[in-house]
Amino acid sequence: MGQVVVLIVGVGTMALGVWLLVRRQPPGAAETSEAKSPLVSFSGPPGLIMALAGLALVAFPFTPWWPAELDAGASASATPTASEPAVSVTPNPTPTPTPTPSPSEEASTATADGGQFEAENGALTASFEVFEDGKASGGEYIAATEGRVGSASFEVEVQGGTYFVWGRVRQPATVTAEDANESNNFFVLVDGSNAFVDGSDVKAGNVWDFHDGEDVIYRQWEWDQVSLRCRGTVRVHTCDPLQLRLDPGTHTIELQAREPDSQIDAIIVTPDPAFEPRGTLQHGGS
Ligand SMILES: [Ca+2]
Ligand SMILES: [Ca+2]
Ligand SMILES: [Ca+2]
Repeated sequence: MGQVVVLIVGVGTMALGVWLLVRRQPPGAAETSEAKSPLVSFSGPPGLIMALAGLALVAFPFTPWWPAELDAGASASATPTASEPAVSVTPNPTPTPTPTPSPSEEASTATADGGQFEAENGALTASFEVFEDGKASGGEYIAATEGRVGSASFEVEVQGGTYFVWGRVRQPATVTAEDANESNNFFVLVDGSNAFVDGSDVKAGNVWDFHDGEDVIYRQWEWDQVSLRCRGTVRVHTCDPLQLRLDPGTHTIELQAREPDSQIDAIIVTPDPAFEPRGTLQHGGS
């Protein structure tokens, strides 16, 4: 658009210059009234200059001094649909992010170091038995039918360091508010010993109560980070959470029956203190 205006101005200037040259007065007419006209005074060299300037403008139109937006706006208004493609791209929705799993779905993958286990796949001795349950990881869980009779062992291979243990646990439906503290604990042994916590081989110190000293009934399957009484009481868990210090290699984590019908579905051993399992095991455990 700018160049069109410059061309018009150039043509006009050139035409005016030529017109002045044509009207140039002969030498003898200097005293006439017409010779005093302002137009006539611009004839001669000024007229030639204007004609040449106009010719230059036509031949070499310069870049317009006004902002480029004016040209862009003019062209956009002239062709309104030209900007449509760009506008239509902008509101395109970004790809829908993958929905985060709800608590009822698969658990997060356990950390590479440590391990995850279906309780029913452990090495079991009576009175531990396997039971079916649709809400359990892998469809099964274990419980000891007699108090203080039986064990469930799991072998975990670790790179070495400090590890945390989680259990997916539940209390029987028969538990009521009056006996809320029934069927909710196990003894924990590591590599066949009771002495893994403080060096004292006192089995009573290695009781894992699901409830962490709170008055709560585990009606549904819930992941509980293992804590131990460690010479505390049923209300006071001195080792909370249990921090297992393990050398590199394979270790045995053993649950021994304490209160009958305490139910456990799955176990995770992880070096990550911030890891919190959710739902069932992602790959069915081992
Ligand atoms: Ca109890
Ligand atoms: Ca706990
Ligand atoms: Ca299970």
